[in-house]
Amino acid sequence: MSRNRKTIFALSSGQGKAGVAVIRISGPLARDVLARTAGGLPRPRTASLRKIRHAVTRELLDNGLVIWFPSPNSFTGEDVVELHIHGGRAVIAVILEMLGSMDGLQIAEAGEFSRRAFDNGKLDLTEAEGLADLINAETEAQRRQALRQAGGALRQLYEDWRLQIIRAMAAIEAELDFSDEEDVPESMFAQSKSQVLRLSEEISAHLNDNRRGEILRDGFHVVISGLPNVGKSSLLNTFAKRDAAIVSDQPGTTRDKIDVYLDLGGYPVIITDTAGIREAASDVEQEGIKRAYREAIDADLVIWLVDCSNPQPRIPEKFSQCRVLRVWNKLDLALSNLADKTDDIAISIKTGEGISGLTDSITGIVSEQFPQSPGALITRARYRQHLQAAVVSLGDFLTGPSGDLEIRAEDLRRAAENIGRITGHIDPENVLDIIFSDFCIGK
Ligand SMILES: Nc1nc2c(ncn2[C@@H]2O[C@H](COP(=O)(O)OP(=O)(O)O)[C@@H](O)[C@H]2O)c(=O)[nH]1
Ligand SMILES: [Mg+2]
Repeated sequence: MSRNRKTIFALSSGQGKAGVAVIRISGPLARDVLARTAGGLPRPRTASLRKIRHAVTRELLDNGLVIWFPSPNSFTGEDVVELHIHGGRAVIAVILEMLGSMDGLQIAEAGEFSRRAFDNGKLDLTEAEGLADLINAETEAQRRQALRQAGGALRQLYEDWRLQIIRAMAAIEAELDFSDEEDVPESMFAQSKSQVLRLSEEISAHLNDNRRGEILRDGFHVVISGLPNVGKSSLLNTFAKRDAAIVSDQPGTTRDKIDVYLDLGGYPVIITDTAGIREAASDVEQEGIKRAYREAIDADLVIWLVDCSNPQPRIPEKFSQCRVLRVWNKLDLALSNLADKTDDIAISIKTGEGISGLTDSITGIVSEQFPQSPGALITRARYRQHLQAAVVSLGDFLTGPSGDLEIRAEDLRRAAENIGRITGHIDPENVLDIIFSDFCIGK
């Protein structure tokens, strides 16, 4: 652990008025700060009620709980102090100001506590990112996934793969060293090959996940599409329980997309209203329609909304590759009993009929995507790219001529390196800087 590091501090709880606020201090001076402001060091890792005084003027600033985490048993691995103070703006401000005025202390940058934890081997990159996801989790399923990742589920999986590759590489390199001798066991290479093949299949199966982990992290995208005036914006507002989009009997009113975030059965769902699809009058509307198509094609589910009183139910050719749910609206205006004629869902946004059934159907489609007790899933495009690159290198190893053992060992080294990039074993500083700067202050 480096001794010359600055001591950092930050408000680790949320901004604004609250019952309690937590200020975290990490680094070589944390112990000194605690001794000077809270009248001595309490027992490690035990909450103690203390008077918190100004380090210089000795003025009483607040009464609060202080916790002392001596290195290495702390979040960052350094000496850490937590001050649990009253969460009023003036209380927080005066304590932060005092800390800022002390020599050798500086306010933490975004993600700096996590970065130190990573540098000290407390977390790997997937665990740090899992922690960031846990803080951002909005729904139950997101919370579960983030907690699993923060707890090391991906770290274990990827570390295990990396070690298996390194072991196979060591076997090949050992074979290289003996290659001058008579009875080189050709079987060593064959043995490594069957191990690598199994591993490559395992990584490929992990990759073949329909992006479930990423969808869960980012949200399941549902796009409402249909001809103008069928009630797309009204449907969005019904889901949002507010007027998020402008509803009008004037066709072509919606030109830009509008997103609404929902929690359906614990899954994050983003519903998007788009411009009605028709031969457009103006250039602006044409552009809106082009975007509407693009949105729908990229979506995880398209709701194709149809007006019962003016039925043109044909689903556009462009959606042939999409998952489409056809929904009939304006059931209140239907001349005959539509429900008898179609297996599709029929609703009336005006009367509210069928809306809860539609919500249930969407929830069913979303939850179908996610197994009940999944293993660790890929949650970021970054992981996917490195895993794909690793599979390519393993493929090179498996198909390359066995005569070039040096090159085969190099294939394995590249594969191990790619997996090491996911966990942060191998990465230039600037990549880490970018990743951690996405975290929030005080984390
Ligand atoms: N009668 C009836 N009118 C509806 C229903 N849903 C929407 N509308 C009306 O249809 C018109 C067009 O709605 P809007 O949501 O703007 O459609 P969009 O162009 O597809 O976004 C508005 O006048 C709505 O009030 C419904 O279930 N029944
Ligand atoms: Mg609209």
